[in-house]
Amino acid sequence: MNEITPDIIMTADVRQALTAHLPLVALESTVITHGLPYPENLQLARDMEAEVRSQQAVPATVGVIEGQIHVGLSPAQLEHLATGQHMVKVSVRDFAPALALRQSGGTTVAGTLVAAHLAGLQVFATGGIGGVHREAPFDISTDLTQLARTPLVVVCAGAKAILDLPATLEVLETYGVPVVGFQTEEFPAFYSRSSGLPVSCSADSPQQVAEIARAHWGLGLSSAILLCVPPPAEAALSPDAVDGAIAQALAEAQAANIHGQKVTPFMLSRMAELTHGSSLTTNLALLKNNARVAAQVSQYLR
Ligand code: PSU
Ligand code: MN
Repeated sequence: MNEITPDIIMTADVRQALTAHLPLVALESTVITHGLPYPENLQLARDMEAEVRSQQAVPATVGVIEGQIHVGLSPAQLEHLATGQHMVKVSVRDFAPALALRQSGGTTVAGTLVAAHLAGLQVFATGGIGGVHREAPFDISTDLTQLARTPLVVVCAGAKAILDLPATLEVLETYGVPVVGFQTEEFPAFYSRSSGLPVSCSADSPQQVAEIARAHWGLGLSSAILLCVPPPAEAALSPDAVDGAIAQALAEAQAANIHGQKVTPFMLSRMAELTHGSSLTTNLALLKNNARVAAQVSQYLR
């Protein structure tokens, strides 16, 4: 382990990969601490790292441990995040308190963007980004704001279908974030391959994704490129299969007066229960798939 700033620690693997310009992929950890149940969360964290390695790239799972930001985690640290109690969900506003108060937690898409960019990474894989919530009078994920400001390729399966997808795409457009379909013209809906909504452009290959990113950043633009990969066909659910569960989970969240950063974890776990585990199967499959595609893109962006 080596410190580059007082608050960021990288594993030797990650540091060497940065120095040697090897392909590197950042991975988020709110999915571990808040998005998935144990033990699926720990298995998934290991599987995502293995997917990245299978493509000859180096994984860098990002997290906060006892007040320090880690880019790249040891197996023991990964297990700590997956099993520990009192884990903070670390988005942008939560970093400084987590550091000052020596807390531990999983970084969201927004939080991971901050840390991965500080460390110098260019590619990041997640499941689904946060976005504009339905129903609530005002709940827009910080993920969108941070995507607007941070130049990484973020590989996702779109935004979770529990969100207002048209409004989420409108905000991304307002912020000037290219929404690139990977071998598709349609914005995926996380559990489902289609949403009926268009992406802003599409790319046929990992190399083309890298060319789009370089062209964007070459203009001095500093937003993310959102690369949207449909969930694997064999694990995807039909929109009809998830719509009922989403409506019920949303109604329950409102009835139980759940707000703020608790909404997404509540919705994800209720979705898994209401679909008898099939949404969880889809979630795990798309996370691994996204890690693999991100690793392929990272070959061209180092
Ligand atoms: N997608 C998943 N599981 C998750 C999340 C997304 O499949 O756990 C997490 C991500 O870390 C994302 C966060 O950044 O939910 C968004 O939370 P919020 O809506 O509170 O910003
Ligand atoms: Mn929110």
